[in-house]
Amino acid sequence: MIDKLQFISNQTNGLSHLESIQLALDAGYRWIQLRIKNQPFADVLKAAVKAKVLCSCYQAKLIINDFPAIAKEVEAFGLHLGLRDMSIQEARKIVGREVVIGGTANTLQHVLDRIEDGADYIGLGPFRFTSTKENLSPIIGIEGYRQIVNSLTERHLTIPIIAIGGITILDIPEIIKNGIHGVALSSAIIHSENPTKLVSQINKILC
Ligand code: TZP
Ligand code: MG
Repeated sequence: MIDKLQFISNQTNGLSHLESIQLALDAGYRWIQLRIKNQPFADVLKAAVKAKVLCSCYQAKLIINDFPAIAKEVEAFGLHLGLRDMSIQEARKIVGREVVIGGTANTLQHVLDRIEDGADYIGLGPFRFTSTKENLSPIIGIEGYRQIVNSLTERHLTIPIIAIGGITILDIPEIIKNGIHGVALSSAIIHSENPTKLVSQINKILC
């Protein structure tokens, strides 16, 4: 089952990745992506082991960004692969059938390729500008999401799409109205004055 609300870990605001995950879990998130960039494999593995323990304590699902071998090693719920990462088919050989694989997309063609490649969900973004991600792809905006969803419907294709990139709670009703399955947020939660209240409000919108 693909949930509707994913947290993307980040090292910011005086928090480490694991502290950001702890914050998100305490706030009510139950679907977490460990997204560590520019760190050696061994360090990501160490963090992933800890993230798995944390997520298990909260009965939350853990997605590992970029590293199929780490997702396999820590028995994560899933793996997320970007446009420049290993193909989903290759990664599937490493992680097996049970592990959920998400794939990044920025265009309709990317979504079609990801579906063809066997993705379980799509992370489609960026919705708007965000400083959380380096080398940001072109901004999609609400109209872009609408067009991509319509094109999929015309082709009778369905896959859960998670919108990502600069999303705030105010954007969510419009995003969902356009046939998007769910949202992934990072900074909106990390910088929130009351993350628990925010997550419960978001969950009400997504229900
Ligand atoms: N991919 C596209 S935007 C983004 C990722 C991982 C970052 C999302 O974080 P934020 O802070 O919610 O914009
Ligand atoms: Mg990647």
